Amino acid sequence: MKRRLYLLAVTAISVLRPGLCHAAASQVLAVGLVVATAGVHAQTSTSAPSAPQKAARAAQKASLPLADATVERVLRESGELVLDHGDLPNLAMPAMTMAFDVGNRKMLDVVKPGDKIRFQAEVVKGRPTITHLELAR
Ligand SMILES: [Cu+2]
Repeated sequence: MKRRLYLLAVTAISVLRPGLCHAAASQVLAVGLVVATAGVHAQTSTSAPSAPQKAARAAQKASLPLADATVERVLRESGELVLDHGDLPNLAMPAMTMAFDVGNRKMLDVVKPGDKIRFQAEVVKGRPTITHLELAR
């Protein structure tokens, strides 16, 4: 795929060369390469995350400390949990009561108001989201 597009660009240059200055020829080549590169990118972005990407994400998750919270409300319709939470250094938040999205709707089933939990939260799509939750014992 990439090779074919590259050859296409080179062919275009040789066909057009008689009338072309050097700069225009480079432009044709550049366009050909951009198209070829875009094709490669489209291919990689549709595939599953690579092993190094997964490892990096796992490492990031592992380094997040668990924060303490008490469940105030379970909002099933909006898929949120209202938590009275302790400090969240990774979100630069002091202790407060607020609603979080849940990374997994099953989280709404395992807690009820009054439960003490330990959790991790990250900003996902611009919203504070619980990415890990466990009952405190
Ligand atoms: Cu908060």
